[in-house]
Amino acid sequence: MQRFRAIDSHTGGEPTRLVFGEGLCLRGNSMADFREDFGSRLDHLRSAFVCEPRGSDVLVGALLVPGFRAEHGVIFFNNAGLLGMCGHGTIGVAKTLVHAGIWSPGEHQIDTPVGVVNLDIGTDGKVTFRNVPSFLSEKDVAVEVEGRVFNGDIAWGGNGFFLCSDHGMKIELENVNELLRVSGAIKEKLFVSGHRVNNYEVDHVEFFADPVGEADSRNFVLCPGGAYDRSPCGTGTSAKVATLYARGKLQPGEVWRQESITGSIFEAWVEVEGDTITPVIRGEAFVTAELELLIDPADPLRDGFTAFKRGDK
Ligand code: PYC
Repeated sequence: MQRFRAIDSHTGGEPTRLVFGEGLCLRGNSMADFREDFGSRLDHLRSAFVCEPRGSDVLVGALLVPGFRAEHGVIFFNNAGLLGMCGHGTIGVAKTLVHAGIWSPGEHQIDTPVGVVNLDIGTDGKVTFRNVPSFLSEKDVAVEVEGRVFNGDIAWGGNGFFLCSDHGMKIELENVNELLRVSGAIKEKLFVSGHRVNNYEVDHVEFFADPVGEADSRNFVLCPGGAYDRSPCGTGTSAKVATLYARGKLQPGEVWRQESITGSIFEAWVEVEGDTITPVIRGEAFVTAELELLIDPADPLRDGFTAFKRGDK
């Protein structure tokens, strides 16, 4: 029987499962090597950690391993594969490490496959993190699906995003099936047409609309693996503020309040040095469970299952 200690949290409604993975002894000399090794040699564990029957298509995993450029390294993943970075997950990891007595409130760093992320855990419980540099890559990309053209921007925020305000749909939970269908078709079109950003697939689709609450905008974010983000999406909000800055619509330090489809809010702004745009994101997370994941070699479903694969809607 394999046993892994894990702690679950949610950030603005979006779940994160931190799995203590020091014992896995990943191979390589960088977090990018560790990510590659985890994905190629231990993909059955990725799936076992987050997919059904132990998890769900909504759950994001965070594997805690020794870092290279910081004491702790984190590899983020979901039902469909490995992520570059994950913003809601970073906030969840920070609160989880405080809960576990590993960190105290204050300044910390995590090493990720796409760069080092600095973060500050406030005494008010909010977590502020300085994301990897983000940028607008392609402006005004037209994607035709279901006989309609959707115009949007391709941007990097630690993952690849298609950002679209030109969709005409209601961003409400009651409309989630339509949002999933259309965003899935857009993602498929972008995949087939070979659009990439920072060498990654454009595998997240983000729709924007007017806010319902006290915010600047409301979003819906399709994640790779077919689930939508219940939080405002940290990497998606990073891509958004980098794009707003590039389009002259947001000044450095000006706060952008991004509301999710569930009504949760991240505050965000950009810091700019030369050509480098660094998004800063603030949100809060709550621990929801302490677990020991058991993987029984006799269990025919021990490796987990999902209907989604990378590149699927
Ligand atoms: O918050 O960056 C994020 C994220 C990515 C996928 C799900 N959440």
